Amino acid sequence: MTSKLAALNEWVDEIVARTRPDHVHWCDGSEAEYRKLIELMQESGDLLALNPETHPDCYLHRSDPDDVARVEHLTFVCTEREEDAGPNNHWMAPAEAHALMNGLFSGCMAGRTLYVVPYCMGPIDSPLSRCGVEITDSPYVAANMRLMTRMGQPALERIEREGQFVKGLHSIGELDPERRYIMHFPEELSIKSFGSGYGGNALLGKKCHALRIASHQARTEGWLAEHMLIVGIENPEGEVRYVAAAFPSACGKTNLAMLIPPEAYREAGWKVWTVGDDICWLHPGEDGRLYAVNPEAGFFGVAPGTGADTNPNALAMLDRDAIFTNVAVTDDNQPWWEGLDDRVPAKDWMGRDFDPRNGPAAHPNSRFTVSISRCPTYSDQAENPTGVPIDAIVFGGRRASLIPLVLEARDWNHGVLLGAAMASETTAAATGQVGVVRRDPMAMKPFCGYHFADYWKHWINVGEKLTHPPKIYQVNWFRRDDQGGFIWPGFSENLRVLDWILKRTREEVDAESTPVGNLPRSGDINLDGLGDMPDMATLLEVDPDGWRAEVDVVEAFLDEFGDRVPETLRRELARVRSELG
Ligand code: OXD
Ligand code: MN
Repeated sequence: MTSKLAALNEWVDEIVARTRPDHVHWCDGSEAEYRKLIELMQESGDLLALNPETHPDCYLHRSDPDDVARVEHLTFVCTEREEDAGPNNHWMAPAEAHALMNGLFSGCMAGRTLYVVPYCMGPIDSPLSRCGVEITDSPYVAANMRLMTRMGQPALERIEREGQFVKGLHSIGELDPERRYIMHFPEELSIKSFGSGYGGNALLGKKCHALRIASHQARTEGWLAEHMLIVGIENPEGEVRYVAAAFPSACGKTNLAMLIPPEAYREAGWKVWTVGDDICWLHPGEDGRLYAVNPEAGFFGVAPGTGADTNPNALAMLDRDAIFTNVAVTDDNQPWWEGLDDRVPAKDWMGRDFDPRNGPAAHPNSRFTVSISRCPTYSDQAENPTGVPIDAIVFGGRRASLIPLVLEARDWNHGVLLGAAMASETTAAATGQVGVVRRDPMAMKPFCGYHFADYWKHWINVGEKLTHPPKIYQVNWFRRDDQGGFIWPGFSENLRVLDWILKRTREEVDAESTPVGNLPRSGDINLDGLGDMPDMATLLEVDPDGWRAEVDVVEAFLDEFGDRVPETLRRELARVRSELG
């Protein structure tokens, strides 16, 4: 098969000549093709069928033990000018990066099949969507792309009509960490990824396209590509209002996107609808509001911690048609991970007999891939080509102290400062030390495809175009007490905070104005039906000394981005400092 688009055929021919696969397969996205890929991987041992009685059509993939997370130190943004990539990215000159990657790709697919994977990020008929083609030698990647994106014939037809697509070239190579690079060429709308099969490095539609390349595209085209979930909250009157929320990896975006309201809310008629759990493309609409689409069509969620009490909706979609990566299994071959239940697993993520002395049974970054259509709370607006209107943007991080449960920005530009100043403790989603506080502006530190200072300026510019901008909030579910325990119960109960946020967007409730932003007045967060009362005074305190120190840290952080930092942000920070006294 070939396509009607000469540019696509020429690129595929060029890659075939370089990588020298035994076979070439153009993916049509059909069910039959998916089955075939699964069969092939069962034959090669790449996939193991899980218990067909309890988990029909569910499979386990055990990755190479050295290939379990994103590799930020091997991820590059290759712009012509180094300063355009910014201090937030590793940079390599495009010519040098191409030469290095072409060397690695040379002959690397001998003995393998090359898959051509056309995909569309976003609803297939939406003007807000963008397309790409991933070439890969991994059937695991092709199968996951079918679950994660609108993949196959309809995407190819759209690409042929539009004539434009992001080019993604991927090979697992030898899975050698010494020969592993994830290279982005935003100015060419292309990606080259070698040596890893892990989702964030290898499913190129996700982080590489929908965030790093798309953030660059969005800047030139006047929209925003963000690391955000999108959730619809339906009140007892039946009105659904949408919130987009950015959290760093493994901070509970998937749980928040599909939470089940606490009992008191459920009884009153509240419902929650899931549009997306990880990535959000935000476009200014003609009415001056911001509209969101989820570019993805599936979840690549963190398994550990997903249980009946934390995310029952996720569990409900994981009992069929899912691919699990690096989870443990029980003696009757069911998938298992820490936080699922109190059964004792039989085999750990590496396939060894489970022995707690070897560490957790499931890898802390073990994942599930499943189509979003299996989500019990999947929103009927998720396929809406115009997107959903956003009433509130939320920035959250994992902070043991200082940051209150919720804080409202005074206006859009103050909100941009809250986003730029975001920080969080690191998690297992990326290789490196876990639990260290690092600045992670808008949860985009690993994903912004250009200079952060230009990105903040772009946020300010987008705000100027909006006559009805969403209000912006900062939240922190992870505040700890003196004993190290979480003060706020989190999970379902987070709806109580979203409820306050939505009331504020309608000016249904007043707030306490403080130098750092507006806080809920005592009693305005609805705690009805909550068993143990959390220490709300601590959750909502503003400690002036702590904040003065935070302002200094934020200023030093902004300074790392030099003269390009927008004056507006510096002014906002100066205002906070002077009001803190
Ligand atoms: C993810 C991540 O996989 O952020 O979503 O690492
Ligand atoms: Mn993510």
